[in-house]
Amino acid sequence: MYWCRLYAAIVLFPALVSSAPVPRAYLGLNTTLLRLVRDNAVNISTHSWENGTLAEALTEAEWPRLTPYMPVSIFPPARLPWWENAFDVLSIAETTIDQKANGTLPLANGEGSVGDPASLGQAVLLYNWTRADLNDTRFSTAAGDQLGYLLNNAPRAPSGAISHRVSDVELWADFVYMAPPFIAYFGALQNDSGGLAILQIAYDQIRLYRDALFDADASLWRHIALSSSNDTGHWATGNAWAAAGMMRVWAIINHSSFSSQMQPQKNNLTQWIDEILTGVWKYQQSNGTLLNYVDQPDSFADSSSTALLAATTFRYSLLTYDGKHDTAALQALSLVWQSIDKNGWLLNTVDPEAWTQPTQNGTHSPEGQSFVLLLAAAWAAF
Ligand SMILES: *[C@@H]1O[C@H](CO)[C@@H](O)[C@H](O)[C@H]1NC(C)=O
Ligand SMILES: *[C@@H]1O[C@H](CO)[C@@H](O)[C@H](O)[C@H]1NC(C)=O
Ligand SMILES: *[C@@H]1O[C@H](CO)[C@@H](O)[C@H](O)[C@H]1NC(C)=O
Ligand SMILES: *[C@@H]1O[C@H](CO)[C@@H](O)[C@H](O)[C@H]1NC(C)=O
Ligand SMILES: *[C@@H]1O[C@H](CO)[C@@H](O)[C@H](O)[C@H]1NC(C)=O
Ligand SMILES: *[C@@H]1O[C@H](CO)[C@@H](O)[C@H](O)[C@H]1NC(C)=O
Ligand SMILES: *[C@@H]1O[C@H](CO)[C@@H](O)[C@H](O)[C@H]1NC(C)=O
Ligand SMILES: *[C@@H]1O[C@H](CO)[C@@H](O)[C@H](O)[C@H]1NC(C)=O
Ligand SMILES: *[C@@H]1O[C@H](CO)[C@@H](O)[C@H](O)[C@H]1NC(C)=O
Ligand SMILES: *[C@@H]1O[C@H](CO)[C@@H](O)[C@H](O)[C@H]1NC(C)=O
Ligand SMILES: *[C@@H]1O[C@H](CO)[C@@H](O)[C@H](O)[C@H]1NC(C)=O
Ligand SMILES: CC(=O)N[C@H]1CO[C@H](CO)[C@@H](O)[C@@H]1O
Repeated sequence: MYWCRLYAAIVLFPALVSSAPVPRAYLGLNTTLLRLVRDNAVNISTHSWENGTLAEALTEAEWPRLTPYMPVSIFPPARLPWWENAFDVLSIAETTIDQKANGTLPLANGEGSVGDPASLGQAVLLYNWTRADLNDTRFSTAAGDQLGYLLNNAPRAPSGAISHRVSDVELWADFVYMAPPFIAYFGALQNDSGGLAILQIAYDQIRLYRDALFDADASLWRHIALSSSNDTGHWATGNAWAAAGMMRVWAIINHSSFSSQMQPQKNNLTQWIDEILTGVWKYQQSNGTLLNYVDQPDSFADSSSTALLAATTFRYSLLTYDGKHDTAALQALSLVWQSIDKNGWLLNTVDPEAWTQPTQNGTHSPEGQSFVLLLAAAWAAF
């Protein structure tokens, strides 16, 4: 574990130790290339969910002790030490708060999405809990406003599921990565009965989303339900968002003070992640990739969802001691690694904003860049 952490710090934090020898053979990943992947991710992330996903990816890849995936306290230290200052993650939180429109509750302009801005919430909470100026309440207030918006203002389905969209009720698999991890982290950090109730809400939202989107026949999630433009297909990135969001909530519960109390919830989350991993890897292509619509043979290959699902599989294996999906994830890792060009761009991705098409020539997937970092971090821990 020590080596994993040290490795991640060396790999992705060049300012400190760029001349240090890198144990390349340990992972087989070219660290110069990983830095380019990271720089590109930082450079092209613009939308709220991209910035939020990037903040998570940077935390996992560079500051692993500040994630819920390490066997250390989930409570951040009151002050971050210089060698673990998470400067790039906190800078995303700072930009978010600086740009936040006065009089609005969500953390950022979600462009019609309820869930997406909440993905920035974990970075904002980290900033608040580790801030130097204890009089600065902006980050705490903004996180509280974001939570309040989700729980009290956003539209809901009759089941109680919070809509992923502002203008009407729509349930998108994407929501599971955007909102429940923030809600869960908020609750875990409160560390009292109120916090437990918030943690339970994060779990319940996942349960309600699964009720609406899980297709038991395929063991895969549909993309969008309750919408005028349902997407009943099994979109690979949607399955990736759902599995990765559940994994993160599992880990937050596991490292909270409520882990034993919430054992039944953890057990269900484990099963719900497993069923997605079973569903997607069943359709893995012989070169290791997943198709953009997992079980549609005429769909194109998508390295981006392949990366996030491989990352989630390594986490799943580490945390639940269930290695049955490892072989598939290793093959996926290899495919993803081969899909990165010499300038650090992940190739063969789906267009995140037009999800039935591949990215056009000369453009790249911001979230795909972050998924590579999540994969490298999970692999470093594996
Ligand atoms: C970010 O993009 C700009 C132009 O789009 C480029 O000049 C700059 O070198 C890029 N930065 C990194 C770190 O790649
Ligand atoms: C995402 O981050 C970029 C770079 O810091 C910033 O320009 C942009 O406004 C942010 N987007 C949102 C929605 O916060
Ligand atoms: C919000 O209001 C404060 C104080 O009036 C101002 O300094 C700040 O620039 C405003 N923020 C935005 C994003 O408009
Ligand atoms: C915080 O606020 C208190 C009371 O207003 C003040 O005495 C103190 O100097 C402030 N601290 C900082 C770091 O601004
Ligand atoms: C912000 O941090 C303080 C501790 O400095 C904590 O008491 C408060 O609950 C935090 N706010 C949120 C929303 O977590
Ligand atoms: C969280 O709450 C538990 C139970 O009340 C307590 O034992 C523990 O010290 C608290 N942890 C923190 C960091 O406040
Ligand atoms: C969308 O899916 C929901 C079930 O999730 C269904 O009730 C509804 O009729 C569908 N709408 C359209 C326009 O197909
Ligand atoms: C776990 O899932 C089962 C089956 O869906 C359900 O009956 C049970 O109530 C769930 N447990 C919790 C704690 O939600
Ligand atoms: C992997 O195989 C799929 C078809 O199964 C193909 O479309 C894709 O181009 C291949 N990817 C690479 C990187 O060779
Ligand atoms: C690692 O990647 C960089 C950037 O693409 C490249 O210049 C270098 O040759 C690669 N090193 C190895 C050992 O493949
Ligand atoms: C992308 O570039 C390739 C090779 O340069 C070309 O064959 C293909 O037609 C281009 N596709 C689009 C959509 O422009
Ligand atoms: C803090 C905590 O509860 N950690 C647990 C996380 O899950 C693993 C595997 O189930 C347990 O061994 C840990 O005790």
